[in-house]
Amino acid sequence: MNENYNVEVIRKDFPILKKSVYLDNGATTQKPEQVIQRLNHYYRNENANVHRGVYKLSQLATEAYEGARSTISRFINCSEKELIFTRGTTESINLTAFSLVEPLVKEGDEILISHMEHHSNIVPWQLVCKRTGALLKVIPVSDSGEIEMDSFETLLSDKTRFLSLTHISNVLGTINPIKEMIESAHQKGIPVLIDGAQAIARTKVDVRELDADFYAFSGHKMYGPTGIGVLYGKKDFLEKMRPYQSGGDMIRRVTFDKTTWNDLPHKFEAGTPDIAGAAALASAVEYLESIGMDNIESYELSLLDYAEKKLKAIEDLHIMGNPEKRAALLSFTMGDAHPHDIAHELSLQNIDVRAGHHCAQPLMNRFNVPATTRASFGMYNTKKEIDILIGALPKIREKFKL
Ligand code: 7TS
Repeated sequence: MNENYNVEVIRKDFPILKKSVYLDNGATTQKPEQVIQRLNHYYRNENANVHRGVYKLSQLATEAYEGARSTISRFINCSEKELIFTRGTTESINLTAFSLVEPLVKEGDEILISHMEHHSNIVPWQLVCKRTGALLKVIPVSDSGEIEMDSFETLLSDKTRFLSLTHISNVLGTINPIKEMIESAHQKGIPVLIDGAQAIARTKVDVRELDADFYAFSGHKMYGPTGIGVLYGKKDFLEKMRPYQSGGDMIRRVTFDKTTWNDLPHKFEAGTPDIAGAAALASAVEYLESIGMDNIESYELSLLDYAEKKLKAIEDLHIMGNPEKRAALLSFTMGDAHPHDIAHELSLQNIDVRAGHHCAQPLMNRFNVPATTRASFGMYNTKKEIDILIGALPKIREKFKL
């Protein structure tokens, strides 16, 4: 790990970290001063609507918004035309389902997902299937919490029209071999969407290198604001796709007989966007870049390694899955204690973890548990915080012993 990684310096940028031991970064990350100040600066100095005013403020707002697009597209290595601002991962997936996949499929066609998807990468496809008669096929997950690759290859059939897959599981932490999987799908001419919600702040993402056709992520999981996110899509697809929402900004010309669409990416951005959110998301990206994605990745993996060893030493504690490649998050059960009780007891000690099904009920069923407790780490967490979590658990186990 990089010796220059100074977690205490990073922590000073996040005012909220003083309040608790925050270990729910899989749900949302905290925001550095730079992001908070960017929101503030926008509303104090630049607020106007975008793409329409000739006056100074409107130009500033447009520059903030389009400048953000430019920063974020550089971050993931795509063209600005291929970067659509959305409300987040959920909306990005819904957009792709509605605009590309629904018109593409007919009865008997297949849409392929995996057993470890978040509900937002299941339900939109289920709805497409319901409306079209297409079938939802599911790639099995092994006991170790990994995609079963042989089944995957078999499931890629002549009927498969689309593959939608998570980069990193929000429950198991599994890092999927997405590059290999995209390649297999492409050999059969099948386009692929990658749900990058858990990956974008944990590892370097280069959409061109991955050759993903679509890549979806949320600002709030990468130290940026809520309510803003991204859909990357290859230009050739985006140009052919029908619009998602319609109204202002996404049009070129409107008459009562006919409307034509604006150029990319505006065709998919109807209405006044989250201008401040986009600008602040660009600040989050600059923050990540200033620390370096490789440094963040190796630091988080050192936290994972530390936490995993300590958790495994606790009696009756069972970590869900054991994938070869895992990002810095762990789900576990412990003896007779219900995950919600564990999270509640921890919260009384100012330790924030998540308990529940983590919006992945099919995966919970696969592992025969109703819920788990999950600790998910971010770039500002410390081994000391992990020690606090570990120190609290045995007493909780005793308290709930039947
Ligand atoms: N996909 C994955 C893999 C996720 O982890 C999440 C959110 C989403 C999609 C949806 O993202 P959104 O920003 O559109 O809501 N995951 C979690 C979680 O694990 N706990 O709370 C939210």
